Amino acid sequence: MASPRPRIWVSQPLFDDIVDQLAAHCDVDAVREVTVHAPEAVAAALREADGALVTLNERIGAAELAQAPKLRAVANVGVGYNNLDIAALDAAGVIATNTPDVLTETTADLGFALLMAAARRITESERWLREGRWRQWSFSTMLGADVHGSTLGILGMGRIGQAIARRGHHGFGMEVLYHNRSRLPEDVERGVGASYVEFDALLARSDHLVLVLPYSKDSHHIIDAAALARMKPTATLVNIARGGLVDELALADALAGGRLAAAGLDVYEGEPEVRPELLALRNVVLTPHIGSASLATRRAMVQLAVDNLLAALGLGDNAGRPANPVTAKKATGAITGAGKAATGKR
Ligand code: 8YV
Repeated sequence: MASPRPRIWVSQPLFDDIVDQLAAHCDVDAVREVTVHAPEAVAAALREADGALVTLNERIGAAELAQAPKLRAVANVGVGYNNLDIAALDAAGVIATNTPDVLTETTADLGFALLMAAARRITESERWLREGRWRQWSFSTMLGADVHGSTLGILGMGRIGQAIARRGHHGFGMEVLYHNRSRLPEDVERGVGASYVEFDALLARSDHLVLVLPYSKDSHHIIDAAALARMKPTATLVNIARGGLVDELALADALAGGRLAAAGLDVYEGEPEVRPELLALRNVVLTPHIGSASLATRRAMVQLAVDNLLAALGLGDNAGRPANPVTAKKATGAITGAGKAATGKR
């Protein structure tokens, strides 16, 4: 007896022309409007699903999986996958995948844009100008910090961290320091022009510190009041990874009290809510989680997620060989294949 076509839940509107590729093999239930799904709604949507294409907004853990007996694969459209409980997915025998590589350079661009905007007070200057406060040019208007030739610190040295290091070293003549769970091989360090230092030295020596590490309970509030106190008062902090890495109230306090010069944030602890303490500050540049938001990159992410989902379900050209598994289980369906080992690195 021919097995029925797998049912797929697509949690948000993505790119229809790419998502439609699933329809060649599967029955697709695609959400047509941007939706905040309550956990019960995610569970209900997964109840009949064999596979799911989801974004960082949909959390899938033990409770949702307990109600999803048919689920075999979850493709996350994003490199970070802290919305997925990997242990629970493994326990349930569900494969999960992410979308690394295709967003590396675009996200590094945004990291650098935030760094420059914060250090050179770009958005603050623009607001001041638009408010009609530029009455006379003055030598001391909007003095900021230099980016070229300064010391760039990178916390988390995966793919995006390395892309930022290359920009800093080769493009801006910066001294680049990094800290990571493990040190990079020497030839890689040399290639990106970065030197390994301990966490405390990174905090103390960086003129500009960029956070690019994965979020987990171990990295929760890694930048807290004590860490901020170890940074230079002239320094800039940039977060393009996950909001929970930073104690936002401590950050707002440091920025308000002149203990940190400026910050650039693309991610927030309670996004899409942004704390009023941050909104009130002039020396923080705020963007709405747009790290990977170029049209070409967002399309490449969705394409990769669709390819991963089909492959994980044992369908399509790469049946059984999804390129980016993040669970121990790498493939489901008739054919099983070895994918790349999950590293959890961004
Ligand atoms: C995505 C991101 O836009 O890839 C990530 O980890 O944070 C962003 O690039 C987001 O995950 C969409 O789901």
